[in-house]
Amino acid sequence: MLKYLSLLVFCLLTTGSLLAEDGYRLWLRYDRIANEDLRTAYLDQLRTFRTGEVDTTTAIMQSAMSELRRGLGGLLGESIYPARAAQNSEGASLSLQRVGSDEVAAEGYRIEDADDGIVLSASDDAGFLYGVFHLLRLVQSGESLDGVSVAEAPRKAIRILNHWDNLDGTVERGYAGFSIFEWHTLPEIIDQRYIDYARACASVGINGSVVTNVNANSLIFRPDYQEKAAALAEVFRAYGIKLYLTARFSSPMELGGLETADPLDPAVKSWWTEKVNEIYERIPDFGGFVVKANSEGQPGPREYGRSHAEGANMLAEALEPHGGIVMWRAFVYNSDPEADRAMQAYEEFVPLDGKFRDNVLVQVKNGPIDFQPREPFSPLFGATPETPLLLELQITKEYLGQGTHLVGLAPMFTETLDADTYQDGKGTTVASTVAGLAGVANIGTDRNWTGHPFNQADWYAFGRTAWQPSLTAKEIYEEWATLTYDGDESATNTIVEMLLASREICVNYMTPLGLTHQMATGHHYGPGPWVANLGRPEWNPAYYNRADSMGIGFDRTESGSNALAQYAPEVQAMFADPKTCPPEYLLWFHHLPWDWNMQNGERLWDELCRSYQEGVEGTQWLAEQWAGLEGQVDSDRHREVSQYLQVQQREAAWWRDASIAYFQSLSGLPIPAGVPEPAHNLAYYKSLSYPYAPGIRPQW
Ligand code: BDP
Repeated sequence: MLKYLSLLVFCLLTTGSLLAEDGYRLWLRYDRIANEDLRTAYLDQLRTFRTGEVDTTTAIMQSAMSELRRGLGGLLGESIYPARAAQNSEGASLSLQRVGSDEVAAEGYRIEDADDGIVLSASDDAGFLYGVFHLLRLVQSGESLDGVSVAEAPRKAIRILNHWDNLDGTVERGYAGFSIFEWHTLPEIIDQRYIDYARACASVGINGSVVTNVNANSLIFRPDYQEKAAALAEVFRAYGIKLYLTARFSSPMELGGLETADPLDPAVKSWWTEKVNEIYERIPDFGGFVVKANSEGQPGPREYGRSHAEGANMLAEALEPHGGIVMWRAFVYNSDPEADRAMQAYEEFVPLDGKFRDNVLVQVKNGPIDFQPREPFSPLFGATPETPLLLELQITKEYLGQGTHLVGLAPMFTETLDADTYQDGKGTTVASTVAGLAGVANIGTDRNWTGHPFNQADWYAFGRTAWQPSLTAKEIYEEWATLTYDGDESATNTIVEMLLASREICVNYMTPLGLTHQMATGHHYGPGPWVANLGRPEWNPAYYNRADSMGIGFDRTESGSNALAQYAPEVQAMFADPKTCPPEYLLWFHHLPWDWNMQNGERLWDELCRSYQEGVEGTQWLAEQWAGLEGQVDSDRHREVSQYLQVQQREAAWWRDASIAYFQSLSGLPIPAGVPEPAHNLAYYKSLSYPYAPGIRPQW
C-alpha cells in the first residue's frame, strides 16, 4: 500500500507542473526553477537586494517591489530580502539605482552585471517596474545573468489598450466572456482581476487603458460612473497605466440637457470644460478621450457642418490644461455606392492636416478598410506630417475566426509596422510614422482571460511590439512560448512555428490573394462571399470581391477607383501592374479575368482554389504539430487547444467549400486537381446561419 502511495506522490511531483494549468497566470508563471544548478546560480545573485536611495514607498515602486519578491520568491523557491537584513550582507546583491533621464530615458531601464552584483537602473518609477518585469522574464526563461547588459526604453510613448466594453458588461466583438470591469460592484469591490490585469499589461509595457467602447455611452460621465472609473484608475496608476474613456459626442445633450452638441457653441464648450475638470478632480492623471464620431451612426461634428478637426479641438482644448489628449478615430466612411470605402479616411483627414491642436492624435486602423485578415497599410500613414497618428490594431479576432481559430497576430502587426510608406523617402516605415499604438483588447472574464489559450499571445505581442516595434514576430513568440509553456526547446520551437505560420494559413482559407471582407452578415463569422443585399453597399462581401462570370477583384488602379494614387509613387509602382503586384495583394488592387496568368504560371482560378486548399491543409498541419506535443505541455491546455484545432479544421473546410462553390457558380471552371469538390452545393452554404457568435441574439 505504502509503495503505491509513494509511487503516486512521486508521479504527482514529477508531472505536477504538466497537470492543472488554467491559464489565469498568463505568461507570469513564477514556478520554482527545476534546474537546481541554475536556481542556485540565480540565488547567489539575487537572494538579497539593496534599494539605496530609491524611494520605494510610491505606488509604482510598491508594485515593482512586490512583483520582484513574488516573482523571485516563486522562481527561486525562497524569499528574497533586503541586503541589510541579511546575516551576511557581503555577498552579491541586486541593487536598484536611480539615474538621471540623460542616462536612462523615461520609462526605460538598464540591467547590468556590475562588480558588486546585478544593477537595475532607471530614471523614474515606471522604469524600475518595467525593469523588474524584464529581470523576471530573464530568470523565468533561464537566461544567465552573468555579464548581462540590457538597456531598454520604449520606442513609442503611447501603448494603449482599447476595450470595447459596454457598461452592461457585454463586450463588442469580444470572444472571451464578459467585460472584466464590473460597473455594478465598483468602486467598493476591487476585484483581484483588475490588479492582475494591470500586472499583465505592465509586464509587456502597456501604459494606457481605455475602459469603454468606442460606440460610447454618455452615462460614463455621470458622477456615479466617474467614481467607479476613479477606482479603476487607482489600481492602474500603481502599474504605470493611465485610464482613458471614450467620449460620446452628443453627451452635452444626453447628459447635460443642451439642445446641441455643436463644437463651436459656447454652452457646449463650457459643458465639456466643466465635465473634464470634474473628471480630473477624481482622476488627477486621467489620460483623455477616444472618440468615434460620424462613423457607423455615432454622433459627431459633421452633423453641425463642422469638421473632425473642429470637433476634436473643442475636446482637446478642455483637456489641454490637465495634460490630457484626444485620440480621434479616422474610421469613417459613408454609404455612397460609387465611393471606394478604402479611400474615405484619407480623403477626410489629409485635408485636415495641420488643423488639429497639439494634444490631438488621429487614430488610424492598420488597413484602409477594417481589420481584415490581410490589408495593405492605410495610406494615411505618413501622409499627415503635421498630425501625430496612432496605429490601431485589433487584438480581438473579429474577422479571423473570432475566439476559436489559432491565428497568431504578431506577423500581421509587424507586417504593418515594417511596411514602407516612402512618404519621406525610403525607410519611412509605418512604425516610424506613428506616435503610438492602440490595440482593441481581446480580454474577458474567461478564466484564462482570452478564451483560446493562444489568444494570450496576441495580448503579449501587442504590448511587446508597441514597446519595441522592431522586434520580430519570431522573437516575440519565442519569449511568449518560453514563459507560457514548460516544454523543452523543441516543444517551444514547435509552438513558435505554429504561431508564425498560422496567420498566413488563415488568410489562405478565408481571403486569399488579396480578397477582403468576405465574412457573413453582422457577426462576421464564417463565409458569405455571395452576400449583396445589405442596406449599405460597402457592407456587402460582393462589393469587395466584385466577382462575376468574367473575373474577380477590386480595381483600385487608374482604370478603377484609383485608391492606389493615395500612396507614395514607390508604393504605387509596387502594386500598379498585376503582372508584378505581390500575389497577396493582387485582388485588392486588381479586377482580373478568371483565366489570368499568375506570376507563377498558374491560372488565377486554379491558384485561388489551391490557396483555399493550402489553408485547409495548414490547419491539419497545426493540429498534427499540436498532437505531437502531448505530454510535453500541461494536459489541460493541451486538451483545450486540441478541441479548438478541430473546430478550426472543420471551419477552414467550410470556408474553402463555400467560397469555391460560390465563385465556381460564376466562373464555371472546373476545380483543379488536388482540391476536393465542395462537400455540399452552394444553396446549402447559403442556407447556413450562425446564431451562436457572441453578441448575436439567437432567433426562433
Ligand atoms: C468594426 C466593428 C464594429 C466597431 C467598428 C469600429 O465591426 O463593431 O464598432 O469596427 O471600429 O470592425 O468602430
